[in-house]
Amino acid sequence: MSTIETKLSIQGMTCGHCARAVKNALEAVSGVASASVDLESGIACVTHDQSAKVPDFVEAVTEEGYGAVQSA
Ligand SMILES: [Cu+2]
Repeated sequence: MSTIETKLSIQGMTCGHCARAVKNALEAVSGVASASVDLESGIACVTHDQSAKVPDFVEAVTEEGYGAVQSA
């Protein structure tokens, strides 16, 4: 199964705990292998397979109280 890398721009993070919460939320999405979140840039990088889609990531991040949009 091929691996896809998707970048998201995250809104609302203010500290390391926020970044951790977003990382954990993304990694809990079915089909996600790993996620890294950079607090300063607000960019999350998600490594996943075809079964995981951007709306799944947005929903997971939104449920934690942050915003997410796909980033180029
Ligand atoms: Cu925080």
